[in-house]
Amino acid sequence: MTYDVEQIRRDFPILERKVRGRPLVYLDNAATTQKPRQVIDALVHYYEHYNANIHRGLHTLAEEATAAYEGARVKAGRFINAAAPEQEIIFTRNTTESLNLVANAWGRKFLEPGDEILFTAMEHHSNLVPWQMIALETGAKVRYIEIDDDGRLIGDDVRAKINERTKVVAITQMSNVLGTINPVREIAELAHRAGAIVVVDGAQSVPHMPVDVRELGCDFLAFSSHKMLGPTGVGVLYGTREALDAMDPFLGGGEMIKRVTYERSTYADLPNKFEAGTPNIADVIAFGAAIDYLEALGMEAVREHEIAITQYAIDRLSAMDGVKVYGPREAADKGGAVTFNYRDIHPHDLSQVLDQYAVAIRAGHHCAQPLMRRLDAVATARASFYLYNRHDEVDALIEGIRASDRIFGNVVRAGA
Ligand code: 7TS
Repeated sequence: MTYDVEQIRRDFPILERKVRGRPLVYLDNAATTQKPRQVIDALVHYYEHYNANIHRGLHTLAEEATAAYEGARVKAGRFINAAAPEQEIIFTRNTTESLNLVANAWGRKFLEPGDEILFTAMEHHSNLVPWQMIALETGAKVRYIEIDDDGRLIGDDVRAKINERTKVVAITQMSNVLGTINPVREIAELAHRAGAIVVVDGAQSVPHMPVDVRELGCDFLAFSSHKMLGPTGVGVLYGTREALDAMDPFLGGGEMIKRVTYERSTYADLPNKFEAGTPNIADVIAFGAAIDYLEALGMEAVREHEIAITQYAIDRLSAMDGVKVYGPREAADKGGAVTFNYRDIHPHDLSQVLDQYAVAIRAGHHCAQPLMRRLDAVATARASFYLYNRHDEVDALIEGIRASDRIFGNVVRAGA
């Protein structure tokens, strides 16, 4: 099957939208992606036809809703090649909540004073702040792996910092700022040899490339539905049965118990032990439709499309006078996020000019303040691509940047 971007675009109603009279050019996919008709329809269909609470009811609607909800769990598990999708997939609200769940439920039980939690210099705040919080509580210490000037982890620093005190290695598989793809499998091997668990932030990798948890050898993997065509409000925490069984529940309440007396309770088996209360049934079911959509396209094909468009963007941006591109230059080594700065125009100003041209990018620190400091940048602009983006949208980005030069460039340089 050939990859037909025009046909794909027809599935996304929002891509017909105009902003300020021009066709929308949506290049903020690392923040959240747009939704195809199939996902929107699955959501509406649920509310129109079988809205009911799950697990508890024995009526037809409850059975249908339960089957669809549990079906989405199996889809999510198969998507990342989990060994036991029925038990190893926990639904949360987002990647952030998934990572907080591990930090709290695993960290509080197993971390002791002097233990080390190791993350990387390129983590999103959500794989950094929860570990700092749990370190304060348990007396464990946080450390991080340094990156080189191209935005890649320094191998010697990986080997130097994983030691017998390391209990957790928390690492992003793909940086939301630099696009760097990290060698998770190799790091997981080192970590396991040292007796640490491996927690992978897959918020950017799972939507954009084939990810196989058994090949990676990780203990946990977190990702978000909304970054992979699905609704907001659904996150996944994958954990091996062994790792999840070892943890105590994080939230107590309905659905997560076996037996309750006034004095004490016993907990439900996986995955219910970690899904207290009524979950986000409708959005989880629609997330299942998003996974179907991605699988029909094939993640290899999605990745190939993104490599092509990302390389085109890097090449065009790098050819512009005054553009500084951060991170690896070879698209084959990175995801579809291209971070840059243009002359001394503040990324917020640049983003506003681009919006005049209906080009949506992100500007700021991208929830990675320590990384910004490492890059010696106050903020950056970021264009991030997905499966529906076209090369001519990169051209629109370049044209918008040129326009910003006309608007700000002279003023800024005159004042400098
Ligand atoms: N980890 C990474 C690598 C991310 O890129 C993000 C969101 C998260 C975790 C958190 O995901 P959430 O679904 O819990 O919010 N990244 C971005 C971004 O780059 N711009 O907006 C959100």
